[in-house]
Amino acid sequence: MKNLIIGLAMAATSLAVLNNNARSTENLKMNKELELKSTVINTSVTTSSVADAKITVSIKEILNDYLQMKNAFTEDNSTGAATAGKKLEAAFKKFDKSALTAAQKKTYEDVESDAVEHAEHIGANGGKIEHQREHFELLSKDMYDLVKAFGGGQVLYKDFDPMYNNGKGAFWLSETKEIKNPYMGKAMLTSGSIKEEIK
Ligand SMILES: [Cu+2]
Repeated sequence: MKNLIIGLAMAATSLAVLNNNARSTENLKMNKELELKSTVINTSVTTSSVADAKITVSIKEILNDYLQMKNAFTEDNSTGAATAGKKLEAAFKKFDKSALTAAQKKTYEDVESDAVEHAEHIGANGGKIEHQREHFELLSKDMYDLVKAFGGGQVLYKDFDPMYNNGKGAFWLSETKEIKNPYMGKAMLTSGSIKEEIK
């Protein structure tokens, strides 16, 4: 009988311990959730200024046209690349610089004149894909500088093909982890590797 009572008491104690553990786990969970919520709120506060939103939208249009062009090249679609080139040229020209800081404005203008020229040539040379790709290589360098200075508003990958240009190699920017080579197209679509993840 005495043993039974001790046994019961022990069982009760361990139940209480279990209960406490469960409760503190619950508390921990709630704290975590609260922390997460406040992180989300803080993030939205820091990114909601009007000027920031404007810059992201405009760069996004430029970036979208570039990515559309890149995807056309992965399919050896010269006409598609030309269409994207014309869109990109227009996007660069209508980009509103008034909200930029002096430093941002300088970066943008350094890139702009060069990039517009490449977009123009790609737009005007539908049917001459090798010529277009030469401009695309230089345009990709401009786009990289732009994205590093302004942010792309999405995760991007800087990919490298070591063979293009007689073994000199060339970079491009991609929105997907999967390698699709815009310089080689269908002939060597998966050739290349990710060199940098740009957030
Ligand atoms: Cu040209």
